[in-house]
Amino acid sequence: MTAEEAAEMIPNGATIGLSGFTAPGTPKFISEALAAKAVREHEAGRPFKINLFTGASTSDHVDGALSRANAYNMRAPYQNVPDLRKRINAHDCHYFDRHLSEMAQEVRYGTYGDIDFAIIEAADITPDGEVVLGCGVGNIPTYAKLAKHIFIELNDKLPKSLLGMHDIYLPDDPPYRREIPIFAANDRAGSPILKIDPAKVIGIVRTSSYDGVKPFTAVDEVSKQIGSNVVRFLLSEYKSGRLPKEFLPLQSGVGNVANAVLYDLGESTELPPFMMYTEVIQDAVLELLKKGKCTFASTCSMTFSDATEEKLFADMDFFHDKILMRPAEISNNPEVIRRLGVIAMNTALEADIFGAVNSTHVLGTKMMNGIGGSGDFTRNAYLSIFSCPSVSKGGLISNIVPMVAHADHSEHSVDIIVTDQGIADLRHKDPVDRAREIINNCAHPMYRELLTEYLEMGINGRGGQTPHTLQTSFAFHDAFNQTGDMRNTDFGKYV
Ligand code: 0RQ
Repeated sequence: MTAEEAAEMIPNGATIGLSGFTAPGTPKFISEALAAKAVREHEAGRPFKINLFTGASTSDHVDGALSRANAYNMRAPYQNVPDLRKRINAHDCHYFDRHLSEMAQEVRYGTYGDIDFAIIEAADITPDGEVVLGCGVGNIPTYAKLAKHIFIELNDKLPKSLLGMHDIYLPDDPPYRREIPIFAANDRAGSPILKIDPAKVIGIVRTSSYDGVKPFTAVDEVSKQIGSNVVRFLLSEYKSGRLPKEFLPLQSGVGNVANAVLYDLGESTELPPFMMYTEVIQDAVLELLKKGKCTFASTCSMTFSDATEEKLFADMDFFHDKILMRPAEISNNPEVIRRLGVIAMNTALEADIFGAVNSTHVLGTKMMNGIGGSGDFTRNAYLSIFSCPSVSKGGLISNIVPMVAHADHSEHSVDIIVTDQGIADLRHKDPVDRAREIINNCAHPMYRELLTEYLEMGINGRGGQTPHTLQTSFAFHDAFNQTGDMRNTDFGKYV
């Protein structure tokens, strides 16, 4: 059928689960037809909104089109599209920002209600319901199992040779859950295909499209500096023997800094080849695999630009046994992350002087993207690293603040903070020592005096073990809101 015919079968109020994780693996056409239907319904004066559950972020075909059409009632668990961000912050869409490893099991536990439709992007399908997925898995094993009806977008740009690159494992729910049998990043736990009930398939739409991920821009100076600081830190840990000689699997977040770190790791001759146990692999990883610097990547999605996707498809014989895509609840599974000793590297919007991290809320109130998998990895990692530039907006914002205006990761989980200025090692340091380490090593010089003033105020005011001065904790944010520049902070205003 056509995407438009499929969209016609989806009613107002439906709950839909999509395959995929970031743009890859995410269906692209029924969502656009659904957005057009929402516009028509709204013009006719009829309500039309859906609930949409995914693995992580999607693409403009999904979150862009449906947000512009104001077609979301509820959306979970992660997004990164400007049009949707606007809807969320304007209260036009109920957004439920959730740890990515938990979404599927919570849907199975029944807290999200019924799944009416699952939409799956497939590279191949057999008549008895064996589906070869595309370049991302997400939560589709759960959505497809629970859905009343299934649509498939069969994408002929995806080679059938993707068969074998997925590892579909669905854990039993408590009290019957057993250990997940992954003891090394390259262990297979489940099946190469997604088995669905063919009786539930009510439509197949034939498509032909790459995933449309944009290539990375040239790495800027600040990202380069952060990347080289992260690599310097990992190298010193390795040389000191605090990391095993075989090294440990890496998780890396998305974005330019993450890509820069991986390129730098690839250049280092002193680190041994390593594996990745992560949720997303970006362009840099394909090069590292080719060079042999990365020997295996376990992921939920191959978030490659179109050019890199083409390189992969042209060289499947080489890459086929070096990448395994798993459901989000396995790629991000706390049990496996803790067992393997994953080194987690994620990006912060801001960190405070005591080590708490805000990954999600700009100036404490506006949703940026969501927590994604950062919490899954941070809380369970062997070593948990957060990086960010020391300042944003040309210095108007310090990304090191007295107290984060929204807390996603507490100081109990954050081991290392890295900025372009340097590295703060927070391990086995008390709050005051952590604060001095962060201010001196990570804050931009133009903010060090203000941050030290805040710390001393707390210590002298006998603020207790973590010496915040609560009247002034958000003075940086307040100064930005009032004057557009955090450097105008005046603690005297509040005490
Ligand atoms: O604004 O776009 O207007 O210039 O925020 O900042 O430095 O480009 O950061 O793109 O690497 O994203 C935390 C959002 C960082 C991301 C976050 C402004 C800054 C800029 C973007 P402009 P950068 P990045 C793996 C793991 C949570 C999920 C996660 C994220 C814009 O990494 O979503 O980790 N993480 N998932 O100017 C106000 C501050 C600011 C600020 C930056 N302190 N205050 N604005 N900005 N710091 C992925 C998955 O889970 C799938």
